[in-house]
Amino acid sequence: MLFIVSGDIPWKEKAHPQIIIELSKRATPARPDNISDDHWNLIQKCWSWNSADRLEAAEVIGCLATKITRPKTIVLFGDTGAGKSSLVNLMADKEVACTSSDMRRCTMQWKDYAIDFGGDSYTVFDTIGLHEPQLGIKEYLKSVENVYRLIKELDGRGGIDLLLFCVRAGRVTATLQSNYRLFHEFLCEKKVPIVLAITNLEREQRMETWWERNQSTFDKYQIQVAGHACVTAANKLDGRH
Ligand SMILES: Nc1nc2c(ncn2[C@@H]2O[C@H](COP(=O)(O)OP(=O)(O)OP(=O)(O)O)[C@@H](O)[C@H]2O)c(=O)[nH]1
Ligand SMILES: [Mg+2]
Repeated sequence: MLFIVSGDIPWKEKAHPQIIIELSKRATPARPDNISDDHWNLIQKCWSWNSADRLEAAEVIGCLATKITRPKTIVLFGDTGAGKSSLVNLMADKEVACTSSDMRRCTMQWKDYAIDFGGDSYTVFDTIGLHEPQLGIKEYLKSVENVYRLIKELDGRGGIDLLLFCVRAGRVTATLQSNYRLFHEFLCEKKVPIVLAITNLEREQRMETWWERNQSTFDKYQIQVAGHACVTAANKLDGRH
């Protein structure tokens, strides 16, 4: 398995007697640099000295099929008009998602996009913009239900790898906080890492400065994220970026 996944021969630096000594100490080969966490966890389970802990061949194949060969799943969410669909286009490097500057919502139900970058494949799910005061309670609940069904479906298909929270640069609002809690706490039960993409920063001299000025406000509202990106998501703007 180690050889197939990394192309590296296990213990290639050791002679046979040394390998026997290592095995007698229950040592295992070192982790190669070019191996993902998913691959490494799987390999380690196959090496377990307790045979009951080792995976069956069918489980290994299942694991390879879901965790390793499937594209990484990213779910994009945020307020209406935050720039979610523009962000999809930015990631895809072409116009695949429909965007609009109208007052009405543009993305009316979730839609998936296959996007490749950095040598990896991703499925990015663009979701309905959630803004309770603007939508009215009935429409809001219908939209939450649409998103809930998506999350449940993805759960059955191997889970979500990343939540991408799209925020338009501005003040921290109740909507921002409730969207964060809805996805992070209630829908994904705090199990999925979440990163922020802050849009509409074309007027900043240096976009990252916005984060430096506003990070403490996110902390204050207990919006905790694993990372952030300050971007200009729309194309053909007058700004500097
Ligand atoms: N100035 C500026 N405009 C942006 C930026 N990102 C998106 N927009 C514009 O904001 C408007 C809304 O963008 P969308 O990508 O449709 O937003 P959305 O979050 O998908 O909206 P809904 O699907 O309606 O929830 C469009 O006119 C975009 O061109 C940005 O970084 N800067
Ligand atoms: Mg949209």
